Formats: sequence, C-alpha cells, structure tokens
Amino acid sequence: MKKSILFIMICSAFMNMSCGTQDTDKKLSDPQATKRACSLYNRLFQLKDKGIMVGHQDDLAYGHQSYKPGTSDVKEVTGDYPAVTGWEIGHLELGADRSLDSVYFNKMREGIIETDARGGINTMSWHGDNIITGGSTWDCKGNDVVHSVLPGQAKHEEFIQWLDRLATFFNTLKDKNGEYIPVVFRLYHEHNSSWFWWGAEQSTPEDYIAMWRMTVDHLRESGVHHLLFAYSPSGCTDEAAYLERYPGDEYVDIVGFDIYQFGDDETAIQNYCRDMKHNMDIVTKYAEKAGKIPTVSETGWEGIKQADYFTKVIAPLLEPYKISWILFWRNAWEPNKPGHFYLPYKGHESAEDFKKMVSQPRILMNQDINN
Ligand code: BMA
Repeated sequence: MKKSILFIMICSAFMNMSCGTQDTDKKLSDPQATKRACSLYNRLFQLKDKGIMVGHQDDLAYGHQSYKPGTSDVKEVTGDYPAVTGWEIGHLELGADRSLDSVYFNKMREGIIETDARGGINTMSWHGDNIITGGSTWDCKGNDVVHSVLPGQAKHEEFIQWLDRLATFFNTLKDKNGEYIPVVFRLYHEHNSSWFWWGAEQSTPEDYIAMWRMTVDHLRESGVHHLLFAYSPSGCTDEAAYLERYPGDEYVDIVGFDIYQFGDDETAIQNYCRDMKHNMDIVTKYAEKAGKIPTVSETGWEGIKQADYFTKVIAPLLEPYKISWILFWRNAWEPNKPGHFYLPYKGHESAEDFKKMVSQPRILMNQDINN
C-alpha cells in the first residue's frame, strides 16, 4: 500500500474517533467521542449565542389527546417541532419492549432517527427500576441500592447486564450514513432529592459518584462514544450544594437542573421564578467556568392554568440568561392523567400564547436551529 494512502486512512480513522482533531476547543468529556458527538457539542455552544432552545419530553412519542407515536402537540400548536426532543428509557434495562410510559423502544428509535434527520437534538432520561426490590424507580426501599451495584457488591453483575442492554440500544441509533446519532444522556437525575432509589437519603455522595463513573466508564468500554452526559439535580441553594455529588468534569458535558412550579397562585409563580433565576445563575456560572453547556433540564407547571403564562412568566424569566435549552415535561397520553401536561396541546387556552413566545427571536424551535 502506498504510504500516502496509508496516511490518509490513519487520519480519517482519527477524525471519526476523537474530538482531538476538531477545529474548536470545545472538548467532550469522552476522549474517544465520535465526530458527530463532537460536532453536536460545538453546535450547542454556537446555538447558545443565538438563543434558548425549546425542549419537550416525549414530544414525538405521543400527544396529550392521542397515544399515536409521531404525534407532536408542539408541532400541532406552533407548526414546528421543538429544537430538543426528550425521551424516557425506563424499563429498557429490563429488556422490555416498551418504556414505563408505554412508548415502544422500536418507535422511540424511529423518533430519534427522525428528530436527528431534521436537525433536532435528542436527550434521554432514565427512570430505571430498583434492582433490589424489583419495584419502580420511586421505590426507595433498601437504602443500599446504589452501594449494591458497585463493583464487588451483590447486584453489580446484574446491573452491568442492565447497562449492556442500554448500550445495545444506543448502538442501534444510526443515521442514514450509518454513523451513530449523538444523544444527550441525563443520568440519575434529581439526586439531591429523595424520591428515586439513587436519592440523597438513599446513598452517600461517594457511592453516587462511584455509580455514575462506573456507568459512564462501562458504556465507554462497551464502545458507546456518541453520548453527551448531563447532570441535573433538583434546585440547589448554591454552587457547593450543586456540586456535592458532581462526578467530575471528565464525566459530564451538560449541567442543568430540574425545577417545577408547584401551586397555582401568584406566590407559587413568584417562588418558581425566584428558584429558577437562582439556579440559572448557578449553572450558567459553573458552565462558563468549566466549559460546559448550561440547561434547564426539566421544568413546567402541570396543567398550565394561566392563558398568558408563556409570554408573561416564562419568556421574561429566560430573557437575561444564556441557557442552551429549557425542557418542558411530558404531555401524558394516559386517560387517567388528564391534567398531566406541561406544554399546550391543540385547543388548550395557552396555545396561542405559547405560539407567540416561540416566535420571539431568542426562543429557538427546530427550524430556527437549522437555517
Ligand atoms: C414523571 C411522570 C410519570 C412518568 C415519569 C417518567 O414525572 O410524568 O408519569 O412515568 O415522569 O417519565
């Protein structure tokens, strides 16, 4: 083989494998991140200067008034998809064919591919089951679940099998050129609260961090290099509290937080705005310092009980911040959850107002990030 051809082959192998060859200095935590994952990370930094992307959990999975996969309430209301689409993979670890919210994983794969093909961004959360009790993600019995999955502990091998199932799914996410689709993976979220088995009262900071690193290391060792890892506690009082269970800059690419509005009166709105501002300050400052992407990783007001909520509360709240995206929680399809929605569906009283908000120049939808 000619030396020059060999040289070109080696160079292109490197370009496909690592962020080291990119021409900007935004480095993903994974030194072997794929070229597409690196480009997405750099794109996020560029888009952050342009505005704040709208995200919606399970947007393409179903609508509030229809279980049909591919239904997007946001598209029906505004004419465009959100820039960021959230997915939930709870029960993938069990080898189930559908998520805990009854979204079939083969449909989810199609939705991820479709979102990526139109230039959208995919993010995933994981409400995995309790491996000790076999109960749900909210089953906090057996306060040693996190400890039990660590190397040498009783549930380690079984948990590794769970991670392998995740890796297998991630490795089926390919674009039309056969390249892996980069996806944001938001691990073990709201960990400073105590309602999931990995919560603050359920584990020590050391064990939590060890589980996070073990998860990321195992996925990387399994050949998964197209993930951007996102860290997202519930609201925090200050940066020290924010970082209490932070696994380290080499294990995180995106920093966010989850805060909801609880209550329907003026005080509830004021408290929500106060906490959101405080936490947007924390994550934007930390992101700036550490070279990460800041986000609002989960938010919303269940049932949106004010018609002009988006232009009167949300838009002014976001205005001063350089946050990459704000992800509103899901619009449940389940007939027994009629009030469980966080963005308007067609016909809801806040639909026009939401449409107005997303037409503002700094609020970015799918088309805005692709022209
Ligand atoms: C919660 C609710 C649940 C859902 C879970 C995981 O906040 O929406 O109905 O099962 O998220 O998506």
